[in-house]
Amino acid sequence: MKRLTLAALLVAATAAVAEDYKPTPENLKTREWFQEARFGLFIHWGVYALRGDGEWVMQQQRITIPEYERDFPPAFNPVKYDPAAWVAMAKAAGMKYVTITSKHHDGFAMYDSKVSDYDVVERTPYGKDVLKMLAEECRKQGLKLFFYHSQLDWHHPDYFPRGRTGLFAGRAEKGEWTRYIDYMDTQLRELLTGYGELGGIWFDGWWDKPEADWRLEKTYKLIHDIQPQALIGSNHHRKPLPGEDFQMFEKDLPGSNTAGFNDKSEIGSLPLEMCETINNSWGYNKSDGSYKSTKQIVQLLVRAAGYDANLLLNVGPKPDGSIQPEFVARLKEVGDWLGKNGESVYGTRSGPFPPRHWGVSTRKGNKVYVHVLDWKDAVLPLPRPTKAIKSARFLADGKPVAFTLDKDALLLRLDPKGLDPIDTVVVLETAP
Ligand code: JFZ
Repeated sequence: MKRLTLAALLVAATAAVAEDYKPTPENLKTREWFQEARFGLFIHWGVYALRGDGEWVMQQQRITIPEYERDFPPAFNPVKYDPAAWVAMAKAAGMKYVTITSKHHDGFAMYDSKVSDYDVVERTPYGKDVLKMLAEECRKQGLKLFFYHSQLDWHHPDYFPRGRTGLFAGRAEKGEWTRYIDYMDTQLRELLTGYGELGGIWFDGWWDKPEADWRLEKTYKLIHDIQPQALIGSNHHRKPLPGEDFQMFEKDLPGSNTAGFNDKSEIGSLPLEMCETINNSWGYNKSDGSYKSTKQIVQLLVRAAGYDANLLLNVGPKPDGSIQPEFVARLKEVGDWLGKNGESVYGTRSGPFPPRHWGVSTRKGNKVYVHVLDWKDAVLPLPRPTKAIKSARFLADGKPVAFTLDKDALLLRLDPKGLDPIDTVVVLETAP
């Protein structure tokens, strides 16, 4: 007889619970909103920004807890922090929601936690609840707010047994895991009760200890009980687990694995989101100048939409609270592009033509948007759509696009010299 491995048993067990989770109507409504939104701002901000070397600095520079406590929070004074400007920037970029780190792997809470004094209000000279300020602005300016919350914690003594990381923090080799999970649940309760209605919780860090009992069922229930409309997602790079409401892909389009993170992630049936950086860093990195161009960012957003996924695009603000001009400029340009072409992205789902190197398609009602991203010839051959085509026009100027239908192909006639280097959008109106 074949022996069942522990992993196989776990998969069997989680599959059984999966059928038990029935999202509430409020939750389904947020999922629908989420799919229509298509574009969000990711913000990695914590005391680690002080070193300008990314959010993993504690781990990578092997900083112990006493050193980190001594050198980071007491120096964090973001006097230029202007949440109204942050949210206005996101809005002008065409983003519909903001996902910000409430706690990253360093364990430092960026809000006024009561269950711990390791937070921005109690340990920094700034002394203000930066998340509360941001929540207030998001509410005012009409963007939804999500919290990124790290399950992995390099600071808490009860994060034990340790996982793959956090081994240089200098903690005693003991601790009580359930106490840590209780602590995390308490922090989540604080976030779900003190910051208004949330879009959801974006978990990360599960992958540090895939074999641990994370008590997910209880935690997810806690979240859904307090805020039924809040979406839960987790960056565990697996097929969604029971109780989750959306699926995310780190630095990759769904189904791809260029970053090496997504070898095990199968695409499920939930709303999808991919996250990406503008340079190559999540947290502020002063020596990372590898900025993607506006063209690359727009094309990524469009490709994500063609895969039926949102793009959550990251900025890592500086320790003084400002956002570097290279990010601001690009976001503004993406917003300008969306101002003209937004109808081919917002509220769309992936279209009938599968994503290919030439581009992608999206659809909304009886319109199909063909996004020609990389094509140089006068004819673009596509599979013949099942529905009759009533018209074909360029989105940019409404001029007709000549096309012919073959028995198995749709041939779009394009003027190679007239193509938009970012995205030539052709709108096909189809029979209902
Ligand atoms: C995680 C974080 O570690 C990172 O700091 C950032 O917040 C990003 C959005 O999410 O990235 C990961 C996730 C998984 C692994 C490594 C980095 N992993 O499986 O090794």
